[in-house]
Amino acid sequence: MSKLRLIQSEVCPYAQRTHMCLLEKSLDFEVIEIDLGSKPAWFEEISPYSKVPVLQHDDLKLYESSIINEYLEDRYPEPALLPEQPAERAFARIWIDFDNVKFVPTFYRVLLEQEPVRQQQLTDDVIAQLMLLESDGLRDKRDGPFWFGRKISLVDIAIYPHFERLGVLASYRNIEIPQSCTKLLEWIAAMKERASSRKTAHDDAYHIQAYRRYADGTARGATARDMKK
Ligand SMILES: N[C@@H](CCC(=O)N[C@@H](CS)C(=O)NCC(=O)O)C(=O)O
Repeated sequence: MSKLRLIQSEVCPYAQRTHMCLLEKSLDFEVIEIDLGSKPAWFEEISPYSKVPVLQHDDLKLYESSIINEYLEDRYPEPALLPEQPAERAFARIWIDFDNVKFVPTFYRVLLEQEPVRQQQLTDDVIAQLMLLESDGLRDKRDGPFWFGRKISLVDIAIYPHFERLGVLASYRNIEIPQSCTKLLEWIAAMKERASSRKTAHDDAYHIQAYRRYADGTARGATARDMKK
């Protein structure tokens, strides 16, 4: 019987992606929680970037949340979390990539940045990216609130965890989603109700405390180091 084991930290939005994917696919899995402030030696051996999540599947060790989630999709195709059509699959990957390469780094950089003028520029970048998700990501003719309408997908799962943490940007940098982003606001409301997000969720107070060291510029972990580059 093959065994899936998620090595994660509850605080981590990337780990939440994989946790949500495992739940959406109703897979049997074990969760090993680690403290990122005091990583065990065995973890350093299995995580090449010293980051969570890591997924162990029998002898296989996988890292990078979007790649792990695609592996789960390939290995356990039902229920499908990517559309069938190649063009739609490409569209899905474009927005997962946008989240990884644009939105999430800006999310961290605006927190890490201590200089007010740079902070304002990064705030403008966050708002512009939110507007782009609204205008180009969430298409008008969908038959439901998710990226591809009625059915949740790997795009929703990739993007949502940092949106659960938007209270952090509001609290430390006064950044709110523009009210004109109605599709985005509906999408967030739908994602919040999803069983996979409810089972992995934390409230604003938890996230605000967790990101304090990013916001005051004292975070020293691998993520802070990489995001500053
Ligand atoms: N690109 C990675 C990012 C994972 C990541 O940054 N994880 C953070 C926690 S949210 C981590 O483990 N950081 C270790 C550290 O800061 O020392 C992924 O998608 O899995």
